[in-house]
Amino acid sequence: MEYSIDHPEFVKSSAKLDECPPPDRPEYAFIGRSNVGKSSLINKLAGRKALAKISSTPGKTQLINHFAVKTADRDWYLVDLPGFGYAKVSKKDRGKWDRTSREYLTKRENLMCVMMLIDARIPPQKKDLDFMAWMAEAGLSFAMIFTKIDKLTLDEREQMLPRYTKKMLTLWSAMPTHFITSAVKGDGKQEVLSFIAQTNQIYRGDRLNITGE
Ligand SMILES: Nc1nc2c(ncn2[C@@H]2O[C@H](COP(=O)(O)OP(=O)(O)OP(=O)(O)O)[C@@H](O)[C@H]2O)c(=O)[nH]1
Ligand SMILES: [Mg+2]
Repeated sequence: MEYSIDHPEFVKSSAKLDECPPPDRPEYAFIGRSNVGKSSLINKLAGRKALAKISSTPGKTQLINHFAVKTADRDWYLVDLPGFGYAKVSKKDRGKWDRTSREYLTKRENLMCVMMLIDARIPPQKKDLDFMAWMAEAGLSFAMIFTKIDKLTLDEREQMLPRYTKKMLTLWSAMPTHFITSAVKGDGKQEVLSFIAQTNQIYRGDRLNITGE
């Protein structure tokens, strides 16, 4: 089965949790350092060139951006979130944004999984590792999404995952769910959309209909 996103539509930009649209469907938040390729991947998944704004200036995305989308006949929200603690803004603004995104991540009741984007070209970064540890402590589900794989040579490509896994296994008992993607070539698109379609099936709203759960 080929997955695709139907009718992607920008809903709104929210400065904080209580401005977000009603939590009436499963939601996936794309997060990661500035310039990692969040907006680009969202556009690739949605099959649109300019659904989410892309810029060569890091820190462009400053709000919680909701997109209403549909996959395999199920409506869900895709959220483009500014880099957690990564935005190139003043210390004061960064602290404010960190609190806002922390509140969104820990209290957004329909958030199914955080999509943690990581630049495949660079070695494991402390900020990313710390952030994944924080998500685990906060009880959040997340998946790692390696981006910009098209920028790696075949050799680098082969070494990337084993290297990152080796580092992760010094901190984790197992490698979390992960995907290898390119917003340019489309690598990983089917895998990510298939994962989301499957995860959508365990949305609480549906689970109410399953006995023994
Ligand atoms: N070659 C290549 N370039 C990419 C890929 N994804 C993103 N880029 C480029 O990387 C830059 C940043 O991409 P964005 O999608 O704006 O990154 P972002 O994570 O949304 O950045 P902020 O909104 O600033 O946090 C742009 O110049 C993109 O064209 C990819 O898969 N391959
Ligand atoms: Mg962006």
